[in-house]
Amino acid sequence: MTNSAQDPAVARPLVAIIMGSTSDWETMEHAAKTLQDLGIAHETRVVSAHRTPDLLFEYGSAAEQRGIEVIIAGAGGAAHLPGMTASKTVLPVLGVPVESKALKGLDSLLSIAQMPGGIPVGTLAIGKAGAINAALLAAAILGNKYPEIREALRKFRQLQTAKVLATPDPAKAAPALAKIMAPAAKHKRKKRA
Ligand code: RP5
Repeated sequence: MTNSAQDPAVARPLVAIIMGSTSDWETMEHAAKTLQDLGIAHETRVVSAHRTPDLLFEYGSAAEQRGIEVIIAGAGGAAHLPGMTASKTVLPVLGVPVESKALKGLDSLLSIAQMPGGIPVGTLAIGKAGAINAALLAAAILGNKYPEIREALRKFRQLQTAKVLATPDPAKAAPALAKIMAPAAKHKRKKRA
């Protein structure tokens, strides 16, 4: 069995989603959901650059040998996790700047994007959009090796395009939605009578 889009629940994880804190999950779960939708096996872990530095070193060093092929690392504030992870592996590391309370994620973005030459971190947008795009970019990378992942990504893009084209006029989207909701409302009224 190929290790990808077949059964993400049992397959060996190809992508590791790591984050600096459980508080980052609200953002990073969008990366996990996107990988899930594409059928890409992945694992999720809290690994903090500041609070568990030894674990970060161990995790980063062992990832390649464990069969991980792409690492998505999300962190907020003085976000060292993506860069430090990248320094411990030659696997591609995609960084997601988590929105911080104090600076709205600008601190996270700069901490992740402004890596010195020699240790790259592919940096995505701040927050949910970045988490989703990190997963899509991971899929694009894996698609070079796994044809079924490339096809899953192609299907995702086609569906996304079809959804937009299906609702060209936002003013007409609301009545259409109301029409869909109407039978349920009628049913409720009948029950009360
Ligand atoms: C970073 O500090 C984490 O990535 C998180 O975004 C931020 C705040 O962490 P908590 O104080 O919520 O655990 O290391």
